[in-house]
Amino acid sequence: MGLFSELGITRVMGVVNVTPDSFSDGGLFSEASAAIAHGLELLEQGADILDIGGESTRPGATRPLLEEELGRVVPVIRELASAGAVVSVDTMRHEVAEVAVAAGASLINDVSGGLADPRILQVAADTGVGYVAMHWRAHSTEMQRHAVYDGGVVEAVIAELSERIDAALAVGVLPDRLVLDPGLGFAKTPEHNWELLRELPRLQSLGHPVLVGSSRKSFLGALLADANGVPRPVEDREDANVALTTLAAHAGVWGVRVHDVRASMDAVRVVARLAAGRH
Ligand code: PMM
Repeated sequence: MGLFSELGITRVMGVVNVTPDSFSDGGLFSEASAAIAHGLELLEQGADILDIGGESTRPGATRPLLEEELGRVVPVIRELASAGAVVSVDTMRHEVAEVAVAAGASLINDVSGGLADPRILQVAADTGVGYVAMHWRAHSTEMQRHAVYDGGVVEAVIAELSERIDAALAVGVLPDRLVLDPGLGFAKTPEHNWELLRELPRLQSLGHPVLVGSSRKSFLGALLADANGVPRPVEDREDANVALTTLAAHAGVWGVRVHDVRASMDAVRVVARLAAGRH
């Protein structure tokens, strides 16, 4: 399955965070060799894409220096791309995107949709790789203050992503390689996330492939809180996330970004098999 061919089947993007402080797996894979081993394991489980990131975006996180981010992701991208993986780089910086593509990345996953560093759009256009524009309002230290959507979260996300589409297309990003992501948890309350998940078809109606990243996020922890209101721990949110993968795949999204690849692969295969029966 090519990145942008065979659009009927949902891609599973496995997360490889090379960060000391990511909220779900922070620190575990901070060493390049451990990150590479983890990526190979996800590849073995059938991941269609490996998303490699060196900047944690957890609420309140401070940004790494450019050199730190490059040092984290480039060796991992090079190794996993040469092992045959389709690699995506999770970065907001054009310098990182440029080096990552040269090292073998075929997708730029920009959680800021070009707002943090507008030159990243030009890198996507010049190199012809895919580009994910996620809905984003501010860096992690201040994003929670921006979780206010007076006219409705779906309307705002669609309007703000439409501006990002215009900016990307204006510099030459190819429309069929431009992926949209609602940015669950980024300047969003749990209710905002649920509303966006309910209304995925409206996001899809913008005419671009859609990627959804719900895996291990705190709105699932809140949903599954125990009788005392204590959120379900990060490592115990996977079953609920597989339910979301199933729904997203059924809605026909282009991809899901997940930490546990095998379970989501199974869900995607179930949905694909059901859909195949119609032909
Ligand atoms: N979420 C995180 C990081 N990168 N990229 C996209 N496109 N969509 C997301 O929802 C997204 C992302 C934060 O999660 P992590 O810390 O578990 O990687």
